[in-house]
Amino acid sequence: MLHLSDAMRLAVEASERVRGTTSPNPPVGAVILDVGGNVVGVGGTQPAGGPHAEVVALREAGSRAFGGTAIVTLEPCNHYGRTPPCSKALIDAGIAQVHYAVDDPVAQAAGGSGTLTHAGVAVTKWHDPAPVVKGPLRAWLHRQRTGRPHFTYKYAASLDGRCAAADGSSQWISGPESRARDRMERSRIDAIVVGTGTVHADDPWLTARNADGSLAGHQPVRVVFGLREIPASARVADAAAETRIVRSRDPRDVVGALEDCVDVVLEGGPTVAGAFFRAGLVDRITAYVAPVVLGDGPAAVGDAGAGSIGDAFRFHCESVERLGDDVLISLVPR
Ligand code: AOF
Ligand code: ZN
Repeated sequence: MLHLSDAMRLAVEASERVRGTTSPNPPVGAVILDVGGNVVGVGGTQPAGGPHAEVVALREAGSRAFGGTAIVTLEPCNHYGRTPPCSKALIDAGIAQVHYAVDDPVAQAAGGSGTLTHAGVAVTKWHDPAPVVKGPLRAWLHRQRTGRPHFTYKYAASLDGRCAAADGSSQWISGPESRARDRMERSRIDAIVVGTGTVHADDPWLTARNADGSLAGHQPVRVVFGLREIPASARVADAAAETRIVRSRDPRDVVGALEDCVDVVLEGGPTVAGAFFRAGLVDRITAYVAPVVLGDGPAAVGDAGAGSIGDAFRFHCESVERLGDDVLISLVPR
């Protein structure tokens, strides 16, 4: 018999596994327990048009779902969209109890909780939505709230905050554990943004890779932002993933080019980062800080328009993790 909070943790893990592959739909996780409290189904949302998390988990459970409990990270949908309502699927399967973490903010899909209650299912809203709201559903909820993608500024820097040495060389400031984490994380996002300056200086490939270096199944859209011409031989111009060129200096044009994207990572360099800070488009920072002192070279963020300490962009530390000798800091705006 599984404790409900362990079941919710399994549901969050299931949603984490599909993160990056579901946009514009949210990555949702669902767990089905049988009458005795045993796990009989686990599911994550399939790519848009495919079954929702509840349906994947119910299929695995089969008749063992009857009289059982569903634990879901998002309120079960209540509408005929690309797929039939999950509220109906849960009722038809004979589920007796539903626990869900977050209300569906999409008016057209919401109301599953009421439909389930009306059908005699005991519905409970989970007491601690934080692991879902701050975790796998963060970017999607942000997109629903603001109508634009969620931007994470990600960088690797020396202890003195520099992203390259004075001569421009930057391979490698962070250690192998940080780089492996970053390559894996790329397979869980919708798009990566870099400036034309970075393409000229580093010729990055910007693809998601598995641990063995092979290309991951899901690739983020590569976005190159700026006014400089990109050489045809640039690695971002190859066929490994889609590439969009945004010929502008205004970050809002990047927003306009990413209508279909939810979770976007900004990789710099400093000029691009500065422009996004100035435009109020940094929703999270993930900083890989390495035990290296450069003493000279460009700072990770260029001119962002804060001339005085009172104008500084202030953040709140959400988590700190050690990766080899590096420290990974995750921050959100105050
Ligand atoms: C759920 N479980 O796993 C997901 C839900 O167009 P559709 O039919 O795929 O519906 C998309 C909407 O359904 C989406 O905007 C969101 O409100 C909800 N997503 N709901 O019950 C899931 N991914
Ligand atoms: Zn659904």
